[in-house]
Amino acid sequence: MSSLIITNLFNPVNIIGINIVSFIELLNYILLLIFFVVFVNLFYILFFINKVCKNIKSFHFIEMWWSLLPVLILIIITLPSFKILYISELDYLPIGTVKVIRNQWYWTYEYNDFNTTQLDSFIRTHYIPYEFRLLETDNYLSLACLTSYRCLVTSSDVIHRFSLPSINIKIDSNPNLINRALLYSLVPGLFYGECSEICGINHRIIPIKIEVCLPRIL
Ligand SMILES: [Cu+2]
Repeated sequence: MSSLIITNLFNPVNIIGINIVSFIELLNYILLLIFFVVFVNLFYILFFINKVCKNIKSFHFIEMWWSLLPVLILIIITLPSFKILYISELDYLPIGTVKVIRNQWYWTYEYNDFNTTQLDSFIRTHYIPYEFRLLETDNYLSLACLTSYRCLVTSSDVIHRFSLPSINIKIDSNPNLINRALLYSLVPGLFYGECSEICGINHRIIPIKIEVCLPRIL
């Protein structure tokens, strides 16, 4: 996605991500516009106010617009953010269900659709060159791209958070409660995340790794 403003975000891999990145770019443009207007006004007031507005006691036109413009800007911001909230709650007809259970200190992934497959995902501590240090795990979730999965997240002990920024998922895993998120990617690849809730002493050693591959390879 080409942009004039560097947002330092992940490349979006699904529709929600594309919408979020476009929304942040829109916000950046609005910020630039506000900065420019304020800056120009500031200089105008500093250097010309005495000459132009010496005898003006009130100016209804400008008073109306400095009330209306912020409202208009808020409406422009609100509409796409409502759209993102709406599409992030849609189901997109998931073809499978993945259950994610958080333990101290590893993740358990369960596929229950055909027969129950369960795998535990621990951090891999030995470093292999060209891999991400402290983000690699011994087992990882393997999914197909262009396919949506219902992701059920829960925890066996305390509150954690299943956080995968590049797939736009950040969802709490609470004990005795199942939260739902949609897991899908339009492109194949390896995606990394970490628990983003301060959950305890070994919070840092439980990375999340997901492989998204082409459906025929899976
Ligand atoms: Cu944590």
